Amino acid sequence: MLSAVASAVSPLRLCRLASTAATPFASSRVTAVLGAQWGDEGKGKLADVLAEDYDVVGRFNGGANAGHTVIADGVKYAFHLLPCGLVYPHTLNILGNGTVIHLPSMFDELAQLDGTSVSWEGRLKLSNRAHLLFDYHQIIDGVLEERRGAGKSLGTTKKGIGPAYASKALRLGIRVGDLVDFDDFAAKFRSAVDSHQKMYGFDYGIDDELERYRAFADILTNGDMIVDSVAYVNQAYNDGKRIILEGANAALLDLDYGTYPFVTSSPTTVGGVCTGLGLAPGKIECTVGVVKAYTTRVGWGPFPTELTDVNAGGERAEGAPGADIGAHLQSVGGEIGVTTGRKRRCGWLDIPLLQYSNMVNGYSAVNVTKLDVLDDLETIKIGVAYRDSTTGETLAPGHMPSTIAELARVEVVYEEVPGWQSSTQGITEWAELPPNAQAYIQRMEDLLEVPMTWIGTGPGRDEMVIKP
Ligand code: 2SA
Ligand code: GDP
Ligand code: MG
Repeated sequence: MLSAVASAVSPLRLCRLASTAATPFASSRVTAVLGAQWGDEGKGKLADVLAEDYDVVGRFNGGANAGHTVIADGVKYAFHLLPCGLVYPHTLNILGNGTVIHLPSMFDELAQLDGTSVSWEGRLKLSNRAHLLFDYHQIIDGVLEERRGAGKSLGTTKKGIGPAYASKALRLGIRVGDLVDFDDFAAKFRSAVDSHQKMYGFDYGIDDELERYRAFADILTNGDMIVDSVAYVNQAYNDGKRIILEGANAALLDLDYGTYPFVTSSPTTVGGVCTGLGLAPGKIECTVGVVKAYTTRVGWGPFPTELTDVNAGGERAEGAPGADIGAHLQSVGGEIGVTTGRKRRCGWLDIPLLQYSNMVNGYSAVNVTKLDVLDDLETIKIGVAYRDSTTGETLAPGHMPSTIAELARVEVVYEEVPGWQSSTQGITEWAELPPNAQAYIQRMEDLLEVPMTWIGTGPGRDEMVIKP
């Protein structure tokens, strides 16, 4: 059964919900939380903060490649496949039909919750239409990265995401609902392994794997965890439940809109909610873009505002703390992949990228995160436009080059603003932010023309400013 809608909303919660005329979050029945850049913006934190006042949290895309961090009551949780909504005890959590589920990873992740206050039994449902991601998909992910060769690999998480979505598109996939009739599942599994072996040539212990899956199937069916999620989510909606759609990865990693082929293999943008959970577009009332106050990317691919030792503009970041601002952001921001432990590449805020991502997702509001990471900088640059370095032409706002070659020709036009060089860590009131920090956020709002409703000043739930 679904939990009842919260009847009373406390002043603190109202503050978190930040209801304004432009962004009616206090009344939004369905709110999408989407990454606006290349991921790791802090979607997990916002999904968790909002979940206090919502009934259902659903994942609609991706698999265990995600790394969503939640810090609640001093405990740090790293979610990969599971929805962050599990931390609050009143929520129901769904892995929608658009996700790809590696059951061993899912049960490992659930086992990690055992030592915490989170009790998940009865609160996690898997779509019968979601595709299963098997170990062989992970093997194939590694094989494909290897075949691409040095300097050409994509830098995937090797969690098998691309191959699992490829199997789905090739109609060679096996779905969660197939586990209900285990004999039928076993036959499908043998046939799928055979098809994949013919394409990629690898050894596989089919019988051992089937034993493992028989145990998983028992837990899932005995625990009533497999549901017709399309009917289930829509019934919840019709019953007046409030739903959070927790996006994984981010707009520039979207299979269609991202920097192809340096993308993930699922839709990370708002349309993915409709295809990955079965909610009609008109039901999505608010779409929050989560935007880091600078930009990061993990894995390979173009990154116009990247700060390297010799940065995109060819200049050295002299005079800044640590001499290399990219390295400074990486270490102060703790920019390390939650799933793979890889260092994230860092760069300045990229407004053309955000204008494009806003065009695709239509943000009702933005949650700016990690403002505090910029605290020490003397000056801060904002990438405000893209120019084609061969023609000298400035690209129209919202135009994101579609090819890697075009992106390589992009020269970023920067605006420089003064830093604030004082701590914003843990600040919760707009008036307490240093004037230059307020000006930075205001500049973002003016350039993007979207309200910067929430501003993160630390990883904790309460380290958040609501912009008046
Ligand atoms: P994949 O594994 O096929 O989805 O990889 C394709 C590209 O997508 C990127 N990708 C990510 N980017 C940011 N964060 C992700 N989650 C983890 C995190 C990443 C990690 O939260 O830190 O731990 O490395 C994520 N997942 C996929 C990936 O780097 C490829 O560029
Ligand atoms: P996600 O994939 O979008 O959920 O983001 P990740 O969890 O991969 O990475 C975001 C990191 O930033 C996590 O370690 C969060 O705890 C942390 N974080 C989120 N918001 C803030 C913030 O406002 N300030 C700081 N300093 N850290 C934050
Ligand atoms: Mg992440």
